[in-house]
Amino acid sequence: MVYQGSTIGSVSASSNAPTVQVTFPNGGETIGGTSTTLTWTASDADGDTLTYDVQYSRDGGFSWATIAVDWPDKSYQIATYLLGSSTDGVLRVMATDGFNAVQDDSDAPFSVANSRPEVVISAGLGGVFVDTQLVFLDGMALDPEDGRLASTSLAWSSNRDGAFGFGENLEVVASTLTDGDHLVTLTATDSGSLTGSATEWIFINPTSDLDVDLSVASNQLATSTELTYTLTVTNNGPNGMSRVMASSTLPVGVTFVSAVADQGWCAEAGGAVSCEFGTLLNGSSTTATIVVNTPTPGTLSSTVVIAGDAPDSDESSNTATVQVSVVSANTVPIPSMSAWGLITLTALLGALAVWLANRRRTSLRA
Ligand SMILES: [Ca+2]
Ligand SMILES: [Ca+2]
Ligand SMILES: [Ca+2]
Ligand SMILES: [Ca+2]
Repeated sequence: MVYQGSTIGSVSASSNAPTVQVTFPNGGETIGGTSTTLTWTASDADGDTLTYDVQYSRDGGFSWATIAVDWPDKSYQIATYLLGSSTDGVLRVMATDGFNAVQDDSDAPFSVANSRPEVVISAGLGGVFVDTQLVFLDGMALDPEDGRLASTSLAWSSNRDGAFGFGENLEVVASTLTDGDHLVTLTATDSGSLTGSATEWIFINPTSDLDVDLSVASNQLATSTELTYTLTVTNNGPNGMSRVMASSTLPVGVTFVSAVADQGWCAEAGGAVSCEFGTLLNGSSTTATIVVNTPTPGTLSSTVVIAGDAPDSDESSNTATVQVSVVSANTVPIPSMSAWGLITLTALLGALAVWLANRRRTSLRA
């Protein structure tokens, strides 16, 4: 660009246009599986850096969806379901060196297989339901080809009682279901007869016995060291339990470091640690690790209490306590020795005393 006789800017036109050729899919293929890598070749006689725009048509080139813009590589990996099924698919790649642009299409149509619907069940479903309580079943299905599936394509069932009915929302009276654990499944069927499903546990009039254990690696610690509590919750059944929680008040004189749950979450507020573990099926257990620091000497007593979403058949096993004594770092006693250890040590000290006495006598004589 020239202004009043001086060059104030310039763009050099690249003399050669790049070349580009689609290599996969290039016609005749059937694309399936969860992921597909689209490929092409390209070159530029000037050695310019090339970028690519990638487009896909499900209808033989009538309409186009853009997959990537200014892409720097000669391949692009995509989840197959994002393409959408087709019997007349075309891939188009446009290459540019910043000045010249060229494009190529796959040489012949290819097919993309139908993808299954994605199904979700509302997070609020998993839980305990008693007597005449209403069980609200909520879910939906999105299909890459069909979009949001109609209620008639959504079937609810349980592993205990079989089919419940159809729809995105369904209400079932708890007392009409068999007591116990139900694995509820929502199955969605698309227009190509492919199915997708999601599952969630519900517990009808459950009976269960949760159990808690609180342990530490050592019951005696020096001041200003980290103390780790391991909290284990077990469901002894016979039914599953939802919304299993634990709460513990930290002993006076410790400082909170961390609390981590294997499933669910833990949080500390105002010297109390709360954990929520979610659902525990019959016979399963889970743990949480709570770490504190021990700045002052004393006896630390920690108690944890657990509860689920329904009454427990044995409340006595829902509490656990552990005691730890913290002593000043410089008064931690020497680790205790076995009786034989003490006898051996005494014998060695005796032998040393004799040896020293003999050595002194020898040196005096010398
Ligand atoms: Ca060029
Ligand atoms: Ca081509
Ligand atoms: Ca589909
Ligand atoms: Ca219990």
